Amino acid sequence: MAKKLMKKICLLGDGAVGKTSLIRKFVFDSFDDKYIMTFGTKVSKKEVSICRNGQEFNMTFLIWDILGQRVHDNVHSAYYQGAAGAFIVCDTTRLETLQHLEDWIKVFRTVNNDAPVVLLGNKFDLVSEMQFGDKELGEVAGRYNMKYHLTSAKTGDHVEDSFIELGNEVIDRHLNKGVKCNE
Ligand code: G3D
Ligand code: MG
Repeated sequence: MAKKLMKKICLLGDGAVGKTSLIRKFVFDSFDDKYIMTFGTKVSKKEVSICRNGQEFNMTFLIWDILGQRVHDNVHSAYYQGAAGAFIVCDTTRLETLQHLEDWIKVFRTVNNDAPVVLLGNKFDLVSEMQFGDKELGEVAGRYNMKYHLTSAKTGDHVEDSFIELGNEVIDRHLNKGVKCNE
């Protein structure tokens, strides 16, 4: 029987890198798409089934998005608290958004030091405007031992894959924690 899990995840990164668009793309086909508003955030819900270690999980993502974020806004720490995982997103057409990734990683890690993080280089469809790509994003990901993907919220390229991958890591972490509790 499938095991039910409900996990909060959040998306971080500079304004206009495509966080809201990535969520919309992923949640669009969902039958159950609910929005809850709290202190400038919007929470979307999406259920997926993920198979991990031979077990099936019905995973409900509660996806937190920041509303109306300007580029240098600080984000309320409640936004990160209790997150089981995060995407930290940059925009492949703006180099400074790659340079700011480490700041976002540090901020997230101070509140939440063991949740998995996947880095996304978004707007990969805008090939002629690209300022960095796989190599540069891979270097940052390698430094922090994180997975990364180049995505397009416009075409949908790698969007669902990225959510499933973060879901896999969240499940692995959940299972590891369970083992520790039983010791
Ligand atoms: P944010 O939530 O990180 O602030 P948004 O970013 O999702 O609001 O996206 C900012 C702008 O980038 C939007 O354009 C959106 O359509 C565009 N965008 C997001 N992702 C992609 C992508 O993968 N490819 C392309 N080509 N554009 C993208 P507008 O014009 O509506 O402000
Ligand atoms: Mg947004």
